[in-house]
Amino acid sequence: MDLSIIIPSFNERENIRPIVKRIHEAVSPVGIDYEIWFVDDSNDDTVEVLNEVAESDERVHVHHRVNARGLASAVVQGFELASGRYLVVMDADLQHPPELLPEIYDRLQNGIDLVIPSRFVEGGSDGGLGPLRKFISWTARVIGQLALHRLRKISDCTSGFFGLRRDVLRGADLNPIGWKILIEILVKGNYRTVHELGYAFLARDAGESKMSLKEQWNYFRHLVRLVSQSPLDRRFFLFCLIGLSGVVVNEIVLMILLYGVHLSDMRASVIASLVAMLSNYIWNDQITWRSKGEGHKWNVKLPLFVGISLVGIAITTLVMHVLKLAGVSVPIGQAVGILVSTVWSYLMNNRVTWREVDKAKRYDIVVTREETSASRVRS
Ligand SMILES: Nc1nc2c(ncn2[C@@H]2O[C@H](COP(=O)(O)OP(=O)(O)OP(=O)(O)O)[C@@H](O)[C@H]2O)c(=O)[nH]1
Ligand SMILES: [Mg+2]
Repeated sequence: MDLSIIIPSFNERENIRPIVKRIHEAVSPVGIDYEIWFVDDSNDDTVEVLNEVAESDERVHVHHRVNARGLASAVVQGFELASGRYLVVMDADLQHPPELLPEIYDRLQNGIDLVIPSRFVEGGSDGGLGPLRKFISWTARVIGQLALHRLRKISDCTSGFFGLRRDVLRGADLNPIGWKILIEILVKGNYRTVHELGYAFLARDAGESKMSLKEQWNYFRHLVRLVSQSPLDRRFFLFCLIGLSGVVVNEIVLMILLYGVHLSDMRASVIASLVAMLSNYIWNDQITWRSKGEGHKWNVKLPLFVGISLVGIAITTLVMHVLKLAGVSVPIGQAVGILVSTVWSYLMNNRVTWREVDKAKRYDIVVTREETSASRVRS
């Protein structure tokens, strides 16, 4: 089997026949041997429509799940059922034009690992969403891209429309929450090349949207889980947590020195800060960058860490001061300064102290892009 098209469906009775027809019209002339797998969680009579279609068309298969919900888990089930060398996932509601299938197939056959039709490259559009949905969707993408490095180069990383070679899933333990199966694959999949095709995402023709606030929450939970499982993405969050723990260490040591040892305020404050810095260094070395004897020795790393931290303090004060001149209050200016200096010292420690850049580069992926072609405009 060349191509398996996996379609998660939930109460899409009006869309089933049209999508099967349009897939057939798009794919048959090109001579691609294909099958369609509907993984259906409907609680209306969609499954009856699906069964009728499947009876009259041997390329159509239906897997109905009773009492199960979840777009992403339906797709994972589809991957298990499908037998194609190449897999395409698309929605049932015709927002994803089946006319793109031959192009997706072509790129996969030419050796691309992941093909992602994109609303956000030249020629693409997401006219199918209202302004509020567009804003929510943009925010979700930006948060995802900040949290997970593998999403950064992908313009439509939350798309529900994509194609992949089966090999991409080899060894990937897919365990998504909610809807966004593509982010799960982007983070855990086995791939080097990604190709984006611009396309116009259209408004739903029939049936109702199943997007809800609960799905936004699920997306957030999904991101947290992926970050916690990814050593590289976890790092920045660990660095921030350790930074916060340093504040607690600083205060405790300060109190001991002030009220237990009766040192002067100035001495107590400086020693407390140094102890906190040392504690931060040790935790970062053991947890954040988990250094295993490679790279610099401690007698290089510790001074670098201390130096970067001191410059960080200077950056905080500088930002606060500049913002104060611009009329911003000191506490808010200080907060922005802390944010800037945290990002700065994270990046510097990552590059200079623990030298992680080269390792990250080795796993780099290559993304290529294509604007809308004439055939896609017509669709
Ligand atoms: N199997 C399964 N499919 C689902 C589930 N929830 C949604 N779907 C399907 O996933 C696809 C995307 O859902 P939509 O409601 O179209 O979501 P959307 O495209 O973000 O929203 P609209 O733009 O309003 O259509 C559709 O094919 C749905 O039928 C589910 O729990 N299980
Ligand atoms: Mg839809």
